Amino acid sequence: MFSEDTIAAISTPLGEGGIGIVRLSGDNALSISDGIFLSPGKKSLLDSKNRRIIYGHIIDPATGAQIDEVLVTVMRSPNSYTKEDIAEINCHGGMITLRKILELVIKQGARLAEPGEFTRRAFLNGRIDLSQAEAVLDLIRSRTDEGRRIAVEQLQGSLSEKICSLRDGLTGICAHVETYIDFPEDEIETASKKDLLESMLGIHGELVTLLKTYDEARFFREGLSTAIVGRPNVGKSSLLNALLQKDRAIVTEIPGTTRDVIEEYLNIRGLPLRIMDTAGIRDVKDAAEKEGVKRSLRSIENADLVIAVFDGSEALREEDFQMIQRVKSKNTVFALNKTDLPSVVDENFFSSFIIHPSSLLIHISATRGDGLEELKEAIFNSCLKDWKEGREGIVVANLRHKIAVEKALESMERAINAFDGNLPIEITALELRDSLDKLGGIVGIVTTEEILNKIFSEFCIGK
Ligand SMILES: Nc1nc2c(ncn2[C@@H]2O[C@H](COP(=O)(O)OP(=O)(O)OP(=O)(O)O)[C@@H](O)[C@H]2O)c(=O)[nH]1
Ligand SMILES: [Mg+2]
Repeated sequence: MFSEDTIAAISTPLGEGGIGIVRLSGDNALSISDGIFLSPGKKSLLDSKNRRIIYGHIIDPATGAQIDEVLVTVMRSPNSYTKEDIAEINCHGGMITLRKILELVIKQGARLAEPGEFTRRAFLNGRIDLSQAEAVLDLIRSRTDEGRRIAVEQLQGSLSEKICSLRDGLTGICAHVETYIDFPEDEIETASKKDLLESMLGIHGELVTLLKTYDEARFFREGLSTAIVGRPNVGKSSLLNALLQKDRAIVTEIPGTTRDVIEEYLNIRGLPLRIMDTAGIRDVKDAAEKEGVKRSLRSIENADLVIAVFDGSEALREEDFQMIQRVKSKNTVFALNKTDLPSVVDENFFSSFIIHPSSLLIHISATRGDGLEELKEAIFNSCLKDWKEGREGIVVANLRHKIAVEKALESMERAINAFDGNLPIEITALELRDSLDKLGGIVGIVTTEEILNKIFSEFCIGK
């Protein structure tokens, strides 16, 4: 195994709980735990069978004082999370007890674990690959059921399998191309060249598909950033309140009520939304409102999705036309509000302006709650048109993986261009190797200490 020292940490969250766990991993995990443990029959943990839970007490060896009544789980190498010997001391979940036990195991020779060090050892000892280690973090952090599902699949190795099969294909192509290096150019058969090119294009296509899954998965993981925008008084804050079903933002009949961006969370069919109510956009002198307008404009720029609200009971104004222009290139859902009042707006006007392929016009009444389900449906579909609930298939959910796939794709493109353009065959070979390395980085075949430090430092201590 990779490490010599034994690490220890509190693996359960800080605070009060029914149970708390101090976890040890390494060659001395069992002997260190045994040094502070006393079972009624004076049985040693070292003699325990694998994967057993032993009842007893934690005793401070310096004073003989009893610290807590515990259960110790014994997992021997290699059948454990880290593939090393692991002892998990299950005690009562109070911080004083947990800290005291941690202190005792450190005194007995364990070292305090770094963030993510248990999982890092699982990776270094070959139990999981790097993408699976990262999935552990995603799983812990997932905020929706869909996010959890993606993480579990990745943890089970679905992404790893896909990457490995792509790498296998690429390795084959690479080997084939490299045999040509010593050949004179004109001796390469045209038919074999065509086959090779087709194989390269095949892998290129798979990389493109893989890359596309990232944005959708990102929405599920991080939330879809959604800005409610429009000129003053069209009912943006009323819409936020209606969607949240609570009186979150101040609503008045006076234009310019909202000044700051108000951010809230909303869950639509498992899709988490970071939804922002913004100040109505208009030309103003008032310094506070002016700053509000600036922030609204920034929200439009940064949002994944914009809900542009218009007041259907009034004729459209210059500010509305400007708004349509502003959101033209964004993924936008248009909400025509106040449909409980007589309609004045000419709807045909919108259809000629809605040019983004996913954009839609939805009729709503924020005060009456009409059209909200249709609006939610439109929000979901606008970003996740092709997303099938409970879908199968590999998803790239992690930014580091996405960048690696992008780089692999770029190299692949250069390889194809070089090969197709009859450039020296070495160039194709080099680019293919590069693509292979970039994919290898996802599962950790090709990695550096620096990358590992960055990945595992994001974990909590004890995982
Ligand atoms: N009849 C009717 N009135 C509405 C509806 N939605 C909002 N209003 C009214 O329109 C006025 C403005 O609503 P707000 O929600 O404050 O509008 P806003 O767009 O947030 O305005 P600013 O914050 O000033 O930009 C209030 O008097 C609301 O009661 C609706 O669906 N029907
Ligand atoms: Mg408002």
